[in-house]
Amino acid sequence: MAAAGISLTGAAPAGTATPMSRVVPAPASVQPGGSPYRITDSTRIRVDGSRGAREAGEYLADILRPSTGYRLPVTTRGDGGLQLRLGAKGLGAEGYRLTGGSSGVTITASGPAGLFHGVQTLRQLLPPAVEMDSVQPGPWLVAGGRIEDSPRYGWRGAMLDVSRHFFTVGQVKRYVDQLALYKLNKLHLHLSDDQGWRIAIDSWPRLATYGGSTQVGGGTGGFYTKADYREIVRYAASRYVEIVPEIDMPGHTNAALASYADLNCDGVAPPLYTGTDVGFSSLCVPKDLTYDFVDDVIRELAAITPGRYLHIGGDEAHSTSHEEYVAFMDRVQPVVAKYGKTVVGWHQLTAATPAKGAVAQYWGLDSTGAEEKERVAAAARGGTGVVLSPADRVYLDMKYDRDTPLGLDWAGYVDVRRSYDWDPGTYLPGAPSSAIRGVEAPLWSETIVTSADIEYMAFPRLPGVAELGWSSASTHDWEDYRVRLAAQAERWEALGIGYFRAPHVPWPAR
Ligand code: NGO
Repeated sequence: MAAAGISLTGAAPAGTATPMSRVVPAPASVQPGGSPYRITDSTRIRVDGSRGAREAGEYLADILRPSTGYRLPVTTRGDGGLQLRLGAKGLGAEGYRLTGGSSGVTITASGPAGLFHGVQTLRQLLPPAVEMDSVQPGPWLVAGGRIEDSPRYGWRGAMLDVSRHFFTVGQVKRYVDQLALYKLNKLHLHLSDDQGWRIAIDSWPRLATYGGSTQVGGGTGGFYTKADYREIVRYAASRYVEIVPEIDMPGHTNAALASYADLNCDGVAPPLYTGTDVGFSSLCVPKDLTYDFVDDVIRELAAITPGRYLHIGGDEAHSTSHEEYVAFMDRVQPVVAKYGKTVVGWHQLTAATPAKGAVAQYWGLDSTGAEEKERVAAAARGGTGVVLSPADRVYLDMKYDRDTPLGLDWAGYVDVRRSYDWDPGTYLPGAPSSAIRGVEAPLWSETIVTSADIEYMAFPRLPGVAELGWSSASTHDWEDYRVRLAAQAERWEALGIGYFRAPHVPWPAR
């Protein structure tokens, strides 16, 4: 028997407020206490005059109105109710403070991103039915107490491979909303690979129209027009998610090589490719035209990317010699800088000379050889930033277990505990903790076709990666986490997110 008010499934019993200690990712500090606040027909959302508070208020209202059926006007006048205010000191760009009591709930932050993250916490303190788009009975209680919260890392990412299978703007927006729920702040889009080029480049139009015309398995593929891409960027920014675009080079380039014969060393365009092999393609490193191509692509992509980063891939260049790989990276990285962006590359970039300030994305395994790990650690000691995406921990395309119908297993099975139970701060031996920028969960799409596929692989693992990126190491505890995770399930159901009912998590009965 569970003690009164505590349910073993982590869900708050009907009519009681969700405890503040249930939030995912775990906040930095939680002091429960005092009476709950009840949202009613007369509740108002009170904002200061700032644009950030107004936008966060409208966003909150959009979540609350359909399910509560209340009007919930957003106003700058009066006191009490749901208050969102900027101007708090000392919480950092993304931190917030949430205080709740019988007269209302107040979220304060130093910056608008903090207010937005505070709203996500408030959302989780409300019953899962708040996510429904039809009127629900309530009551809408928010527990009393105080949360003070800010992230451990500035890079809390997810990656979506839109090349192996194409995903529409609407599908990407849906994923952005799911990232925002767990305070993730980067969406890395893998925009090109052997199987498809997914972004319109005006100076090389066939990249998209021809290179984007198929995908794994031979479907019709697709690509984003610049207007589509701008819309993704805009929508993500409204959720404080920064888009990190990737053009993978010099390998993983068959779609480009197929589109323009001149890019090939022998001047012959290969056919489009719809299989799933890797490592067979390379841009022609000695050819000058290659660098005209790279300059055009990076210039046009940088011009529609307000974010700081541009990812140039660099993984699995098995058809490029080491010397050519180094020469290529020496020539291409300055182009990224010329157009005002910071280089990100898969960690093979550390086998060349990473540009000053570059970020290496580590995708090795626990079992990766010491030499390779040390090469990344040495770069980190020399100033290269590191984002951790260990494949046998956070690759969302790895199967959970042998029965998982989707996904790959080259890095082994990655169950929920495995994806959560590690520490980014100590993961890479010899890398200074100051070099670790954060974590990112890639979802490669060789076997992923629909939004339902995305969600089945991301849930429940993605919230754990979000927690590794946001929460301090001192909160890390699988036994506590799995109860908090289980409590998310009803929210996913209300949002129409189909998830894998992983074993060892006390999911609520259906
Ligand atoms: C590797 C490879 C990708 C695959 C993925 C599948 C990296 C960085 N390169 O990860 O091309 O899609 O595995 O898990």
